[in-house]
Amino acid sequence: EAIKQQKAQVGQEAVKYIEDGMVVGIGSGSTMWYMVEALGKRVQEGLNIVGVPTSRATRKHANELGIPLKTVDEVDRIDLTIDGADQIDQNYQGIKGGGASHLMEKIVATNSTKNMWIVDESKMVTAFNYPVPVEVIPYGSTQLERRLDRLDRLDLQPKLRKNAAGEFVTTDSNNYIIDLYLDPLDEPKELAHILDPLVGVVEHGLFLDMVNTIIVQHADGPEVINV
Ligand code: DER
Repeated sequence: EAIKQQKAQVGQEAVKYIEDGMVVGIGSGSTMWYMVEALGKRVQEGLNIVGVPTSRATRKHANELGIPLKTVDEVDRIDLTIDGADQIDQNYQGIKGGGASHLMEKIVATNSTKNMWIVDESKMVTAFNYPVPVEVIPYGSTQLERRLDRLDRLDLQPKLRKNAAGEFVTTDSNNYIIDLYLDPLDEPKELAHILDPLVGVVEHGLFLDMVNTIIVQHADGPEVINV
């Protein structure tokens, strides 16, 4: 309940950084849900922005609130992208994709002048201990899962993500997710270098050297970290 309140507070706080005329990347997830609600209110009050959503769910939510939207390929720039994160470590690197949206989130983030992450304080960690999501092409994904398991340099503990009904989770781009349950994850850059060239891997959820501003919501107020 306290965490839910922090998500709501940081979502509302983030909207203060959005200025008239901006093109804004709109992230995904439960924290961003509150941000989209607050942004919708400001748009209804007359704020003039264009949003670039990072998932089907965010597009639907923003659309319902009357936020003008374009796709990443329809804009000439994105001034600021605001998104949640699953965990942020001491070096301000992030893991995203718990909600299976990290592929589009990373594409939008890469095309943004500035990136901001908004999190409750439980997301800030000294070392990662959250599974790293890897979006993969369905064709050959079970073989890829085995291949990752055999990479014994790191104990990756790969697992194709399934839903409650036991079916493979499908992303907005119709791919699957393999979660890597390595614990601890000390060398995110090394892991990224291992994953990047693998055939069948579309994109992993390690967001390295990507963020400019982090807002961490504590019980007594927001903390702004400029990276
Ligand atoms: O899945 C994602 O990439 C989301 O952005 C995630 O990182 C944050 O989701 P949450 O606000 O629901 O924790």
